[in-house]
Amino acid sequence: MWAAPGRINLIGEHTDYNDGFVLPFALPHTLTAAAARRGDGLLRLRSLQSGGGAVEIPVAELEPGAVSGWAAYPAGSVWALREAGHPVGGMDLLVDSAIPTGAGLSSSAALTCATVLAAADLHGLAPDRWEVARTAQRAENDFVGMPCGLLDQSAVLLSTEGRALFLDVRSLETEQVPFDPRADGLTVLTVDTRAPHRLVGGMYAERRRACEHAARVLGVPFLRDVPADGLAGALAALDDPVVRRRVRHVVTENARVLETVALLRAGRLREIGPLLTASHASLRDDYEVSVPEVDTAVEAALSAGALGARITGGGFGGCVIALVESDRAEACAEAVRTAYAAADFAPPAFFHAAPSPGARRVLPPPA
Ligand code: GAF
Repeated sequence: MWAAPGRINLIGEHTDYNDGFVLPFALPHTLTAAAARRGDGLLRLRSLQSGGGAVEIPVAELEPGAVSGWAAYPAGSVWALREAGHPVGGMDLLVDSAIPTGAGLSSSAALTCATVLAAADLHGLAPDRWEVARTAQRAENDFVGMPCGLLDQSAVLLSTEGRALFLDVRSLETEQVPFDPRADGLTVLTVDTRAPHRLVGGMYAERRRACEHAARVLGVPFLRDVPADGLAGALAALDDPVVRRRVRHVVTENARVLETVALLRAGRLREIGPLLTASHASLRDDYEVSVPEVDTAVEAALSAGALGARITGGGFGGCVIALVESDRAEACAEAVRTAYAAADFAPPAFFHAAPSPGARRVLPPPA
């Protein structure tokens, strides 16, 4: 059995596919996968949440488009391992997940990462964590058709308890940055807005294409290569106002990640609040990935005293995080509930997000 957590991105949104910086942490909510090898070459997939029966396909017949729905994620993971030349054969895989799906908490990366870890272990492979991350990413990119970056897989695989994971996507250098809100009397109140969240659709891909287009026009490999003090010049070189806004988000967001990391290293956790709120404004106004439910939750949390609040994850729905004094967390949640009722939105759900360990084998424990 293997367990893989969901994640929250503290800050650094839509920067990963621009070769930039991200700062996620893993959630206590995990997905568990029980797996065993089969001798007949069949991949047999079941999810306790999907309600349906098993999805069965011979591994030799795996190809993009051959499997749809939730099962495309584990099927794509086995396919990606085989594409990388690993002799992965038939397997039974049973999945049980406590990670809310469609909430922007990386339930899909938990599923692909758990599958790659399980298949690799069962077949005596010993990929390093980056190879696991890249394989899981390939499953999403090329089998499922979601052109995601490396944020979610890195968070799922490399997170540690009481830390946020600072990742430079270009160099793949990581730093486990101290992040223990509870010890500081703070809470990361997470609001699942329950607004429908669909990233496989064209909006995410369209944002990514706009960034790649801008980098080409600016003559840089990635938007990461536009420094904060070169932003004005870069914006002046771009004609399209929409593309200008996308670039401004990415460049300022990378700078905000670096500032956040510096504050956390210095133990000044309370001071990151304004950076979180600025990130939200940038995602709402420049990157245009927010929705009314999300903005309502952010505004209500801030008006009830949150130190900072933002959308987390790819956007177009999903979750909001609010950094709040622990003794204000319930008042913030109540303010969000009241604002939702007034706006006639479906009731949101809440939890407190504590930085937790990354994916691991749970039974039998690794030797
Ligand atoms: C989604 C993607 F999967 C990530 O790669 C990342 O781009 C994120 O949206 C936005 O920061 O979670």
